[in-house]
Amino acid sequence: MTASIRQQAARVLLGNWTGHSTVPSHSLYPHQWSWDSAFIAIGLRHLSPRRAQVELESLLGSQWADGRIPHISFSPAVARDAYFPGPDFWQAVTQGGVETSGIIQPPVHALAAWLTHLADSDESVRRNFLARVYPKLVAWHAYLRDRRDLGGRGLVAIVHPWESGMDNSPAWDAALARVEPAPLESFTRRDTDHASDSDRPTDLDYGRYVQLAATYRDHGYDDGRTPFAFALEDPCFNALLIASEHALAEIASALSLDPVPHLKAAAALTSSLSTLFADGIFEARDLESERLVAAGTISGLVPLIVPGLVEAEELLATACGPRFRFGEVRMVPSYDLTGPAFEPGRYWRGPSWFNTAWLIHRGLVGLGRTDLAATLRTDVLELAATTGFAEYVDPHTGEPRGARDFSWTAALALDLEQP
Ligand code: 2M8
Repeated sequence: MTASIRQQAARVLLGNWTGHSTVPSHSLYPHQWSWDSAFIAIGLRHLSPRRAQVELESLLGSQWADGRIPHISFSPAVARDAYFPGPDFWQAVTQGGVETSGIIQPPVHALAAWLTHLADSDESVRRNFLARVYPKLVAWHAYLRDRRDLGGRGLVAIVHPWESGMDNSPAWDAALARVEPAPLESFTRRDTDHASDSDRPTDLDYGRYVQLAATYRDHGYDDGRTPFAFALEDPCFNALLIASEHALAEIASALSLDPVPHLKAAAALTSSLSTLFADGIFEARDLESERLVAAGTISGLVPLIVPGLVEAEELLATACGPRFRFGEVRMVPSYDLTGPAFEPGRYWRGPSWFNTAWLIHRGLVGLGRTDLAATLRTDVLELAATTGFAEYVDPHTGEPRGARDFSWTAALALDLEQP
């Protein structure tokens, strides 16, 4: 008898569990990643609500004194050179002695904390989960609002492609082209030991990623002092902050605290987000040119999850139109199928990903589009099972790409599998 998707997903998540958190993939990403952990908790809560809480608590254990949640929390049990750039490159240690990176990832954590609480509110109350995580999540959002509004428009800016979570998206190409790459002989990539070169970013892109990270590091990760060569307002990042502010409002109410500051913050961000809307989709704003980047990416569709979004109908029309062909191709491609930079197998330049499919699914449910949501859910569950929980898939053929037994694929399939 074939194992059910629940059993298969559980096997992946148990295999990737390290005792207090979950690695995205033992081979390609052998440490704890920030937004991965949030997505993982959303699935893990169906297997063990307590373990999902611990996943988020351990991530928050690597939070910096300034409130930022670093994008990687390094495991001391893993060889120092197993992943590049590792702890020796970042040279960042928290007050609690955790080695981390110095950049961040999209803020989906408060949403994950709220959903984790809902999975078993008795256990959550018994462990005082919300009361313990709430101040940390508030400090995280305060860091973003106070230190990362680099454009002064009430939107958060990312300062490295890795901060978007969509590392080599075509939306970053023009801004990245301004960066002098670190010489190839100055570092050794580890990712291409575990995944095909053709599925991963190019060496030239890697050289630029390394250079940007080194400049931030060499300025003490100080947002006021670093001369950022790359600074953009990303729609997905800001949309997730809005969703997470709504979640913080729910958490505050559950703790008998005032939800209004969070609702006000969400409303202000939602109105600023509108300034990124053009040609039926949200686009990133490059703070060097102060212009929107005319590239249609999945990041520009993620605002579908923002409650009360006035652009929702236009956005849906774009998702269903020739650029993303919702329902005709597998899940939702990471980049415009008609765009000049489209590549069906390379990382964030075309393949469909499970975390963005989950976010779009949540948006569709929120909009009452249960027909479209059901189509996407079926696709996610089928692809997760048939690809061995691939990291991403070719949107035309559904062929697996990147890592297998990938944690957020298993976790989010598990979440969508719930009746
Ligand atoms: C990918 O990013 C890392 C760098 O953070 C890498 O390529 O080495 C992205 O897909 C990112 O969104 C994800 O969080 C990370 C771990 O799964 O891998």
